[in-house]
Amino acid sequence: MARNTKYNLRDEDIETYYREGVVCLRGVLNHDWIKQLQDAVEEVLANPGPQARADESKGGRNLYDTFMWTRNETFWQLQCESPLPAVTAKLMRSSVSHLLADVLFAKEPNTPVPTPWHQDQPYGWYNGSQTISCWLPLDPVDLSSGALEYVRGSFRDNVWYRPVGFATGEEANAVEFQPMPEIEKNRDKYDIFHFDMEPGDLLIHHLLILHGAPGNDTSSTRRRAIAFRYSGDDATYVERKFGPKPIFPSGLKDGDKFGTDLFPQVWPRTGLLRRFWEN
Ligand SMILES: O=C(O)CCC(=O)C(=O)O
Repeated sequence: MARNTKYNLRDEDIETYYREGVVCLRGVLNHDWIKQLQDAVEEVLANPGPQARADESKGGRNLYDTFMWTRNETFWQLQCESPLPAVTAKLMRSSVSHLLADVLFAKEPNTPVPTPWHQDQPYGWYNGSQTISCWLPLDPVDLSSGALEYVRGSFRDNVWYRPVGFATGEEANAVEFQPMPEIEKNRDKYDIFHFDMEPGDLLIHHLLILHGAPGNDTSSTRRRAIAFRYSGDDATYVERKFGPKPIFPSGLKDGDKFGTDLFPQVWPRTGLLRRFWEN
């Protein structure tokens, strides 16, 4: 079976996303994509990029890498040939979809480190409401191995909370944002939910929804997941004090539109993305 290029996003999926702040789409990528992405992740883990991090301090291995598409052919092909770009544009109700980053979050077995509760946008170099994240597990995942958890509808308040260090759990001194609420200690006060997922399923969430994940407490199930950030018509570049930075100088200033080599238009397809590793 060849890799699939299309996925039928239904109107009710879009309605779910705008109501809950997240939608789980089943079987977006077929087995051939998943096999190839699993192999690509092993290549990335063996040859980490300049912004990669590996933490073994609390047991197991917690791994992070980013901008894989700028150096790995499979990640590049995913943006050029898979259903993801079309799905993201339709879900954002946007005429265009720009890729802002891809990110690897891998928790090997016996890695108890949780992903702290956070929102994505206060860490990111993007303003605008048409901004989303896709999260794609490459292993079966449930709460015991680190499924993502969400506070239902929490993006709707439009409150921006301070970034929290993933390794330290400490809140950044970002006075322009609100203190992060203590969700973990007060779980019963929040409407928290999650999805058990299989490889090929895709979670799409709003970048202001509150979310986090437990550690991987299993002894033999890996939890390799890739996230992709995309933006639509109303998004613009912004430089923030906290959080990750683009892998290369972006050449953009605050308020600029995306659509450059590093933040390419992936939908509608107008040509091939730059193959950074060739020049
Ligand atoms: O996979 C994880 O543990 C974290 C993912 C996440 O928080 C995100 O993609 O925004």
